[in-house]
Amino acid sequence: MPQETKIIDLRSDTVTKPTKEMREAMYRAEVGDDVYGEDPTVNRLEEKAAALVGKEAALYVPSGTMGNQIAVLTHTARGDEVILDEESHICYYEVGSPAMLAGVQLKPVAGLLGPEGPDRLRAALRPENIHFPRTRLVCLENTFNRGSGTVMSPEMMANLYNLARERGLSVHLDGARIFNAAVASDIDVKEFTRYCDSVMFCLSKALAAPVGSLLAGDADFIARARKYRKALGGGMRQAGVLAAAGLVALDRIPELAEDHKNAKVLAAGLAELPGLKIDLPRVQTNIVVVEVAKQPGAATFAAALEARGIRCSSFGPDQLRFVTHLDVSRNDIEYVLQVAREILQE
Ligand code: TLP
Repeated sequence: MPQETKIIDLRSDTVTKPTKEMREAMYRAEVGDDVYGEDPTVNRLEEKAAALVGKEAALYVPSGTMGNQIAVLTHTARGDEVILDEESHICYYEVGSPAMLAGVQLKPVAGLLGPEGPDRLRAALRPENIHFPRTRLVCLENTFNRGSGTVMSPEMMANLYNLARERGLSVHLDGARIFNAAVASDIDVKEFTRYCDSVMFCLSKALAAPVGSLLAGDADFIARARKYRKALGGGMRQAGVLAAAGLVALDRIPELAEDHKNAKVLAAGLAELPGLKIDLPRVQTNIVVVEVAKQPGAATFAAALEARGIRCSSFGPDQLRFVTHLDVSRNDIEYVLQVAREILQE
């Protein structure tokens, strides 16, 4: 059993620390000036990433947010409309940057990423009219963070993609956790990414790299995206020291299954406790969203956990989010359940 002083950090999978293997690869990394395209490690990572998701080219960027925003900038022009789920990360958590940077208008749609998605998209599409903006882009997200980390099947993605393409719209996939979707459903990631024109995925979430995301698409798209990366200050020079950890991170993909198992154990255990409610079928990957009854209340329960060295994040007035990852073991999960039981029975 872990010491009480140990922190078990379930706020996010972004908190993972680089592994020893990553630090060694970073130490050994061959580097060059990536703005000149001369960093061999970055080039290797970009080539490997593009092949992995079945696209012509990829671009290494400092963060998922920057990858998404470069995609929005590259797909659109000022004044265009972007359709996306109202709970999607680009709409909910990216500081309003589509308006700030690309000057686009967001059309947040409820349920776009759910089973009614195609109907919701159809209803959101408007015919040409002098009063309307030009709709240009649809953004998807898989796994769906605020949807409890649920997986959107390739069929669901295909339905939305085909509908968007019929209307001449591009589709960008926020695939920050697309490998969690692939591993959870035991389907090659390319079966998901074939239904988008561009995809961003993160190395610094459950894959445990310290920094970095990839944006992938066709060669012309990535060439234009590269200019926007420079414009946003994301040209990182000897970034091979970071990309080296990213290459190691890609080898970790099959290990995500362990995080998913831990999330299921955590969810099943918490769901049995008084005052906690979990929609168990929605626990499909490494995210567990817990609804806390007014008694004890989400904030009070989170504070009691924090006092015992267990961290989670607020996800709404009555909701907490717990995310499993490499730095949380099965023993840690058992300990969290024991502490939660003690708190709720006090
Ligand atoms: N998500 C973070 C927070 O920003 C909420 C988290 O803890 O889950 N797309 C998705 C679906 C994400 O979940 C995130 C990060 C991003 C993009 C942005 O990635 P970064 O943090 O690298 O900018």
